[in-house]
Amino acid sequence: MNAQTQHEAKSEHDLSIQIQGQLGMIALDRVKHLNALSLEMVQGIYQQLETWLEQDQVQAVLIHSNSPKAFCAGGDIRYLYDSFQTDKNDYRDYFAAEYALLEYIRQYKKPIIVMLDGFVLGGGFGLAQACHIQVSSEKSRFAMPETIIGFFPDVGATHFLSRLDEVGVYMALTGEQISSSDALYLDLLDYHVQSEQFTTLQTALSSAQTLNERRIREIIGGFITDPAPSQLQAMAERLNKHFGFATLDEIEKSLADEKYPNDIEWAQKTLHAIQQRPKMAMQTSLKLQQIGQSLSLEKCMKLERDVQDIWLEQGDFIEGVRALLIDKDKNPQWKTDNTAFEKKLATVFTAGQKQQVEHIE
Ligand code: QUE
Repeated sequence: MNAQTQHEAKSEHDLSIQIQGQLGMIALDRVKHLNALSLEMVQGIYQQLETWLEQDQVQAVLIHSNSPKAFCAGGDIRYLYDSFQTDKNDYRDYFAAEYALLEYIRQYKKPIIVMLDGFVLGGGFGLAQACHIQVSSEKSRFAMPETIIGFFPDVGATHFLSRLDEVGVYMALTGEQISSSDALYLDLLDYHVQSEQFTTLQTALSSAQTLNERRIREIIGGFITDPAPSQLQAMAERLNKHFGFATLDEIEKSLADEKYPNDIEWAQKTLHAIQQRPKMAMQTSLKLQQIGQSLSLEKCMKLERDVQDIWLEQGDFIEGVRALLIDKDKNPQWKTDNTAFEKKLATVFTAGQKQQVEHIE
């Protein structure tokens, strides 16, 4: 490796940053938290990308992880919980920074590659989707599990899941994990590379003289392997049968009424999981998938931001994080009366639906 272009890795903001050859590398390095994205990490990535945009030596960027288990487990929900306890308004700054980063990555002028190996959940899934070239291994597991904590799939899921029709609704409501094989089948990924090849691939990328998009794809092409068959593909018929309904009640009824012997156990298990989740989060997640389907990415992101802005006051998110992460009693007490909040939310959705009409016209 060329000594002049090999920079010391520096570690701050829970990121490890280095330049090798023409490749700027950002490793998520908050290993104890499965790389849950702290505000400092979000801002650190943004600032590093800004710096590299002006630096001619850096021709492409790689975002990866220093954790053997996870690319990224999601947003920093503990921070959101704490900041809401201190100041009821502060939490919005976190979402603003996260969305600014996603937008910045999407429009970035140099190619941004992401290498996924392990859990790719929630905010991690959104970050991966925003990157330009996605590589993933047989070890990756993808999910949008937000309804479990009384939240809704955000970070662009209103766009990237809603394009998957019933499968997207299934993923948004149940938070079930899918494999790289499934993600490739759904067109959510570009390349499948064996986990054990990741280091060699990184070396190949950082040894290249030029790193434009064509050259990067050529290099990665030398490492791709066929993934195992997609299990989700095999489930497509089940999912289409149960997750295409307009309301949550109809989806639940359909699962409850499943009569086909091979599917009864799965339908009952799925129904049970759905019924554990707070109604408000489930109904909102379903509605976002339905409205998002005919909205542009920008409008989907705006709609998610508008819902986020009022969400924590509703209470189920705070209760969900309390039960899962803070007290760890795994016994959340969800809100049963959401009348006042539903009115507020309806205003946001009406605005979103109006955009939908304008979009179709
Ligand atoms: C749903 C989620 C998240 C989750 C669990 C869910 C999420 C998230 C984390 C998480 C995991 C490990 C950590 C951490 C956070 O868990 O978004 O700080 O150490 O970030 O059921 O959406």
